[in-house]
Amino acid sequence: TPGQIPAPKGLPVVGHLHQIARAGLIGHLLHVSRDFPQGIFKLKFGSRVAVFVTDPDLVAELCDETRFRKMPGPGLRVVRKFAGDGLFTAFSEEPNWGKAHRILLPAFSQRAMKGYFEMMLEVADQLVAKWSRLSGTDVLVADDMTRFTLDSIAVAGFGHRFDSFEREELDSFLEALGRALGESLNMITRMPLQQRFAKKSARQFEADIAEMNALVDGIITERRANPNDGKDLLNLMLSAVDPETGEGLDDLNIRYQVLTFLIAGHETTSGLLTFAQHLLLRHPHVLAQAYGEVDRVLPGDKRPDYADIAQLDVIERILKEAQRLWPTAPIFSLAPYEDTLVGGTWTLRKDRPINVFSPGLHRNPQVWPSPDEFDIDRWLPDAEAARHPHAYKPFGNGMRACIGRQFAMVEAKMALAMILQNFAISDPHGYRLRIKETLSIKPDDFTMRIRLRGEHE
Ligand code: MNH
Repeated sequence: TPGQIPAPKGLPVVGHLHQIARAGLIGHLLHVSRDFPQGIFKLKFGSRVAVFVTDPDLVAELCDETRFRKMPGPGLRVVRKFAGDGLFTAFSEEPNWGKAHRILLPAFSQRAMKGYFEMMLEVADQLVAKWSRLSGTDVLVADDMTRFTLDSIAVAGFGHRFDSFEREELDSFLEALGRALGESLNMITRMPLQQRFAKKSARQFEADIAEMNALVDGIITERRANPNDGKDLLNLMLSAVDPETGEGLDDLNIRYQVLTFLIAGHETTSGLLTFAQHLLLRHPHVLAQAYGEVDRVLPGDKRPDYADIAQLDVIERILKEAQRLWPTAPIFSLAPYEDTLVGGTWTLRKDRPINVFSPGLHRNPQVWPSPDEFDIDRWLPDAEAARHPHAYKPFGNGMRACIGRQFAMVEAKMALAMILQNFAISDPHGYRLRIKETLSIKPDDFTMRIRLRGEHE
């Protein structure tokens, strides 16, 4: 029997935007989701209504690819102004999605990962070298994780060196991107009265897009002028043909894809690494376990090789648990092909987006005992095997799931292991978690004390 999707009491006209302005969208949704044990609720954003799902059985239905497909919601539709029909922002029906997916998939095989390993390791060495010079001081964790992940995807995917660790300031590409993503979020949550202040932001938005495009066009021009026979993302984009249509990617789409990978390939992984370090500092017994593993797998100053990464079981569980509590891509959107009923109760309209809210799903008390507790033993094989198969979705779903997940895991395991191999980390200021939201989330303004291991105060 059809029923009304429940909603919290909102304020007239602006709906829930007031609360969102205060707690941030993700904080607000986490708060609200605790009041809706049915695991489905709707919020009003001005005139727009958005539905969020945190129940694993409902999520299982939404993840049935015969009934639903990814449908970029309002946020991603704004991002299309610069990422167009690139892989992340494409509608599933757009022919360029399938074409690019088939062309680029070989760049994410196990073998390809092995090929990127040395390049990632060089960037990780630069991180360790920088922190060695800073031993005994406090570092802004998110910024250096961003330097690491941005430089890794850029060099592995496109042969482009940002050399971020050689500079005090983050690359201006990141400022442009940060403002553009912030503005994308603003455009969908801005209150009606604030819209008239939006003109200046619109001009800035255009300037930021132009700056990002200039960087991308430079990378493409450089490769066309100096071709090589490597098999990286850029070479596949420039020369591979789709086995199904026999066609390659056109120039505009290549620009969208390069930008997409520069963005999707660094933001979320740097957030994950930052959350993981914050959580380790709050859980000293887990930190000790991690040091124990790292000292066994990477004794002394042993350089990690590809096979070592697979041995890092505690590190892997730390990363999985960090992604459970704080999935850095916290929302993905789907829509039914036809009007349909989910949970036997809720009517969903054809092509109308509905959102999986992963932080709520990942803390659903029906699946996760003591859901707010950081417990890496949830990821021991028996516990994992016994769990609801749709209770954990940090990388999205199905065909449209993250193409870079192995890349991200290899990269994150390497970085976290090398940090612990080399540094004692501590939190002398008692950092209290605040979330910074762009389209992804990360700890805001988190500093951590680092000291070379074996070096005394
Ligand atoms: Mn990634 C899609 C999360 C790292 C490139 N990524 C997705 C989706 C999620 C996601 C969730 C699905 C979004 C949706 O359904 O709307 N991604 C992550 C997380 C990390 C991550 C949590 C790190 C941790 N992603 C990476 C890396 C790369 C990458 C690293 C590139 C090297 N991701 C993508 C691309 C897509 C995607 C490209 C779009 C895939 C598609 O739809 O074809």
